[in-house]
Amino acid sequence: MSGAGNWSDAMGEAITLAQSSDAPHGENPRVGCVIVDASGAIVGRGYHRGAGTPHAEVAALADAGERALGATAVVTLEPCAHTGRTGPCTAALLAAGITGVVFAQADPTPQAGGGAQVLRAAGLDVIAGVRVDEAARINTAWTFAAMHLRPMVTWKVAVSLDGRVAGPDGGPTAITGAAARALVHELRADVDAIVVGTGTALVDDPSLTVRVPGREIANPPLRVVVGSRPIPPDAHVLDDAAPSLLIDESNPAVLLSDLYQRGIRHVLLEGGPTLASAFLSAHVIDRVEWYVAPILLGAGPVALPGVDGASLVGVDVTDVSVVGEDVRIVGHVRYEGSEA
Ligand code: AOF
Ligand code: ZN
Repeated sequence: MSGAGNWSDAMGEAITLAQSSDAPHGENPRVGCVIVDASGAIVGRGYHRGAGTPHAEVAALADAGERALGATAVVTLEPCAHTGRTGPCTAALLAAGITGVVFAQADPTPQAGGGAQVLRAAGLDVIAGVRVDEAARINTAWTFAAMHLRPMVTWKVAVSLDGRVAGPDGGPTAITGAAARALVHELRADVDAIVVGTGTALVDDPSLTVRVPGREIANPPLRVVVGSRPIPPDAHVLDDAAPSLLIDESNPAVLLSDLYQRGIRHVLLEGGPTLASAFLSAHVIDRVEWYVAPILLGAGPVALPGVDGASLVGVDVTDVSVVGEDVRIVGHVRYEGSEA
């Protein structure tokens, strides 16, 4: 097998497969695989469809059938070496007579990692790291969660020009316009859970569902309401449009660890100020999507009323755009003096 550059196109196909519309979010990564025969032709394609279903390699091998003999598997994630809900891909590749494996991202989990070593020890030609940045971007939250043993947290907030998240009476106020709200629904479609405090659930009575025109949401995100105040049974957040979870847990780290155990890998924090302050104080906000709307409220609650050590928090901005009349700022949070 020759250099990494020759596998770039095949890896591109695998990356496209990994992003198929029914590929999973949540507990399992999105993975694509193609089988390339000795003449360079793609003879099998597959991708992973979620926990409990065949891994991408197994799906691609099934598609290739006997043409897998002597072929190379090109896969976006290092083949697993473990028996989880399904058997090890390393064994499936060897059994099918694959002689080379090209992968992009190394598997960061202690359970499934180490497949490259197993394959090399079995005499296969293994190349790692082909188009790794693109492949890793498909599974940003999953990779983060595997490394930190908690979900990645994106905080979405909308403020007025004078930095307030609600009007003087604290009641629900439409801050951003329709275009920004539509983008927030796209964001919700990409996460595994949406977290709000009981205050937001009581005041705004949000439904926290995903509404994206033309897009069917097979597994809507879990709606998590955090706090001790009782929520009336007819609250929108408790309707049967999506699953809901009420948790009386004030420690964000404990809450996130609980959500991780439930298979949540990406959390969208949608409010309100008390909960956001607690998350930022605990250094567990990882990304922000910050909307600034062209209104002046003059009074009312600010986005972060009580943060410990807020002056030590910076944001590495990755995108600034105008959405309708609002400004959207996206960035990664940087906690000075910590690795986070
Ligand atoms: C692969 N190919 O397509 C996927 C992999 O317990 P399971 O069977 O659901 O395995 C899940 C773990 O296996 C997951 O956390 C990740 O480390 C790896 N996923 N590996 O070789 C795949 N989806
Ligand atoms: Zn596997």
